[in-house]
Formats: sequence, C-alpha cells, structure tokens
Amino acid sequence: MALDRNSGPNDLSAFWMPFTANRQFKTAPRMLVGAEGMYYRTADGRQVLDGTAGLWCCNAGHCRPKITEAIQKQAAELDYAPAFQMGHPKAFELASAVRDMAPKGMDHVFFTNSGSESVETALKMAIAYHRARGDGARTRLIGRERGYHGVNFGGISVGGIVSNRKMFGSLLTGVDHLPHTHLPEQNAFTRGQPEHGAHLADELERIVALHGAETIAAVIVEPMSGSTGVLLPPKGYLEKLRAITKKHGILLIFDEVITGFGRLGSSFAAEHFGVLPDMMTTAKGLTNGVIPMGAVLTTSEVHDAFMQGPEHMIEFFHGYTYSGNPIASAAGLATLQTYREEGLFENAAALAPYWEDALHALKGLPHVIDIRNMGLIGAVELEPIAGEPTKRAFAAFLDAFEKNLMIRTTGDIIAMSPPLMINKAQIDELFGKLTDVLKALD
Ligand code: PXG
Repeated sequence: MALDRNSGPNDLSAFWMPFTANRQFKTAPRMLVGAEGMYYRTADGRQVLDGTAGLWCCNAGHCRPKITEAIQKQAAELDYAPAFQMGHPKAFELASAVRDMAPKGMDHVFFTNSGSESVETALKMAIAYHRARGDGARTRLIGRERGYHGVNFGGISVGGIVSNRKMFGSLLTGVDHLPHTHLPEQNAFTRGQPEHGAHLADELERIVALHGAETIAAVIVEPMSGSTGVLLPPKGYLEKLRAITKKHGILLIFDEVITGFGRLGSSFAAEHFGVLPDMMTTAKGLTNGVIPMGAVLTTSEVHDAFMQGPEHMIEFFHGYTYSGNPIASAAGLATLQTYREEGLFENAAALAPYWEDALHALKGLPHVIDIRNMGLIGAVELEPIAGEPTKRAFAAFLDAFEKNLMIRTTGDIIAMSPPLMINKAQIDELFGKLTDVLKALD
C-alpha cells in the first residue's frame, strides 16, 4: 500500500516539478519554508527578499492577516458549494467587488481557477458570442508572437512562445499571430512605454485582409507581455489595436493575468492605458496567489448576447468544479480589501518613479543590453553567452538566491515584480543585491 512506503521528507524524486530544471533543482534544492510581508524564509533560516511577488501574484505581500483569517473562517463555515446550478453569497460579492474595481464597462465576471483557465474561457466565450449572434463563421483567433497565455491548448496556440508550442503537436487550427513589438535597436533603455512600434498594430489589417474579418472571432494580447521578458506596448499601439478590432467587429481580449490588480499602479492595464477591451482575463493577484482563482471580465454586450432562449437552458456551456469556490472567494474579498485599505495600488504608483530610477541605474553594468520598466515591473536583459542561451541569466538567478534575493529569469532576461507593499529601503536593498549579482557574472 502506498501509505506504507517509508518516504521521508527528503525524498525529492516523486514530485515532477513544473517549469523547473528538475535534475538541477534536486541536486541543490532551494526550499522555502515560510514567508512574511516582503520576505521568504528558507529551510536554512535565511530571509530572502521577494523581488517577484512569488510568480507575479502575491501583490499584497505574504501571509497577510486579513487574507489568512478569511480563509480560515470560510473553511470552517462553508468549505465547498456546488458551482453549477447552485450559489453561495461570497462568489456574488466577489464578482461585484471585481466589477467595481475594473474599468467602467467591464460588467460581468466568470470565475476560473488560474490564468490558463481564464484564457481558455475567454477564447471559448469569444467564439460562442459570435455564434449566439448568428455570426458562427467567426471562429479564428489571433494572438501575438512572444505572447504568453498560459499552458493549455488554446493558450499555447494563440501564444507565441516557441518552446511552449513546438513540443505539443499541431495545436488549434485557425490561429494567426501579430508580430511582437520588441524593437531593441530603436527602443533599448527606454523608460516606460517605447516611442517606436505603434505601426505594428497595422499588421492586424493585413491579417484581416488575408482571412476576411467575417472569419475572425477575437484578438488576444497581453497589454504588456510579462513572461516573455517585459515587453511594453509602444505608444499608440493598443489604441490602434482597439480601433482596428472595433472596425471589423472583432473582440479584443486583454490578458491581464500579470497586469491586473495593481501591478502598473492602476487596477488594470486597461485603465492604465485608457483602452477598454471587450474581455479581460485575470488570476494571480485576484487572491494574492494564496488560493488558486482566476476570472474573466466581460462587457454587457458580450454577456447579454448569451442571455436569450428558454430560461431553463444553460446559456454558456462552460465552467469548472471550483469556479467561485467559497474559500477562494473569501480569499479574493480579503485580498481586494487589503489592496484598498493599505492603498497598495497607490503605493505602487507613487514608488514607480523611484523604482524606475533605481532600475535604470544598472545601465553600464557588465552584459546589460537593455532595461525596461513600467509600474512596479522591471526587466534587465543580458547579452546571452554565445551558443548557450539562458545560461547567464540562470546563473544570475542562482547567485541572487545565494545573496538572499528572489528574481525571475526568462531567456536571458531578469524580471522583477515585487509585492506592492515594497518601500524605498527595500527597493534599495533589491537593486543593491542585483548590482552585486551583475558585477559578479561571467
Ligand atoms: N496569461 C498570462 C499573461 C500570464 O502571465 C498565464 C496567462 C497563465 O496563468 P496560470 O495561472 O495558468 O499560470 C500567465 C502566467 C513568469 C511567470 O515568471 C509567468 C506566469 C506564470 C508563471 C511564471 O514570467 N504567467
């Protein structure tokens, strides 16, 4: 019997770790055993500054009392309620709170359990929306090169990460991609939004001309690409995408899994850039990463298109066992309350210029070929070691952890996105440590 197996706490073999160099990790494990506020605690008792809010998700910081209490209380009161054909008050309360925080016009909220599920949900919703309106030929989906939309089949199909796509067969059919907007020759070391590249949105006109607008359901983009190395939208780019999609009756989906919930110093990137999409996908910061939860936000126009036919019929044939789970809903409510009460989005906005200055001061350090930032996000791009891509940045990640700093790397890009509760002294600590890391790199 499996339970009789004598596998002690040091047995690392069973857990096949996600997006991890498993063999490397298991030769020198990096174990976190505690967390509070801005810091993780390691198994060997070190305090590690969290420069990444976990995986871009712990926007309120770690082990925040309100969130912890809300989860404990909810677990003891109503642990689970069926998600289909039944309800419980907290899911409705959270949906309203998310709507109230979102840009005006985002009126309805569909719950999922992750960013990947939010993406699948939005893509299905887009296709079903057109069908519900008698426009069923609109099935084509347009993503973007270097886009990241999670790991499920729809998400990797519209996404533009080569290693995410090449391993997994033929993917969805009927998908096309916009070019990415990363133009380092013209935009390197720009502070905030780059000047050059808005014209790349015009490529959508070319794609529309190729396939016919009447076959295209939706365009999905991250308003700012996080995972592929912090690629900012050039000035005017998102506005153009909005204008072109609107002109052709194509839905525009913003994947706000990273940019949502204060990361840019605004509730959402849509608000930050002043561009309203038809749908937004979210997760991560919705529950401070503490309990898995995601949400798709839509306009009334999208939602209302489904609300027809006999009233006893299910309008949207989609959902998850854990959609709007009571404990996740309680965590979400406490998270939004913490953001509000502590003014964390405002803190992010107020500290963004200080963050930008501290980050751009790294210019001139060895191997640094570009620096990018927005809100409380920063990226430092390193010159790859010839013939060994990703190795230099991974070495920086390992050394940073030794120096009690957590960063993320993607390719040869270092990405940082600290909890929004960070202060100036901690920003200095972060970039002081990173400077030491960069100076020591081969
Ligand atoms: N969309 C976007 C824009 C994301 O950034 C997902 C969807 C998928 O979310 P889930 O919850 O299914 O993982 C993401 C996730 C990194 C990193 O270091 C980024 C993500 C996840 C893990 C690490 O860049 N983004």
